[in-house]
Amino acid sequence: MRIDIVTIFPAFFDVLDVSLIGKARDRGLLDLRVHDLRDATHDRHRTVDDTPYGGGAGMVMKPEPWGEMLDDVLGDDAVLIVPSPAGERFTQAVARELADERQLVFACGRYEGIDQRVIDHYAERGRVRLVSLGDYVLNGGEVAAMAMIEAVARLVPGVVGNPESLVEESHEIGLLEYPIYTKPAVWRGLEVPPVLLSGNHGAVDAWRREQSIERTRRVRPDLLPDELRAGE
Ligand code: 6GU
Repeated sequence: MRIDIVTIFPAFFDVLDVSLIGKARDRGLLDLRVHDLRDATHDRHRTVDDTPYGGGAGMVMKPEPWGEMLDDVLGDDAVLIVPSPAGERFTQAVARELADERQLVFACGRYEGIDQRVIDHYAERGRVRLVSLGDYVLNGGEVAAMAMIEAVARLVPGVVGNPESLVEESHEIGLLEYPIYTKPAVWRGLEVPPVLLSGNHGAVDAWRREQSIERTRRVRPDLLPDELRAGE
């Protein structure tokens, strides 16, 4: 999979050299490229923003540098992703859809956002998705893009060593994950739930499922499947 990121802060993405994503890049599973939007400016100050038409607070990202950069970077079958608090909610289902694509291009806006015509222009020529991480405000799209890239990249075949570790996770089974434990069996007086030491795999599975349901009911009742809602 190819991932391109356009940003005025390329340094944000230096951390993609490390961890699982870094390894996937080294192994050729991910072709990840970061582009400095200011390289597509032509004035002495490398200007990327201007005041909003109609007035109001803050600055808006000018369309011309985006046009020049995206014309260069967007391949024929690319999906242009614009991180924005005004976008559709990013979920595991969206991550799965994006993991099947050949090229993702993340357009990271700063200030109040990008001139709407950039989005409209590329929506006429290809696929564009405005995507939000959740209902809170970040200073720009970079941190959101990073979260999305990590969620998508780990679904690309080969990136996560043991594919089985993908299937039981929170949001893949529709319930939150159950609590997990490792050695020692007692730590600071706190015991590991005895069923996990029993060697009875059926009992362990039943306990974990019950814990998942209980945890989901408590902290994310909105996720609870209908068949588990009885008794609410
Ligand atoms: Cl994708 N961008 C910004 N700037 N803020 C956000 C967001 C995205 N998702 C949640 N808050």
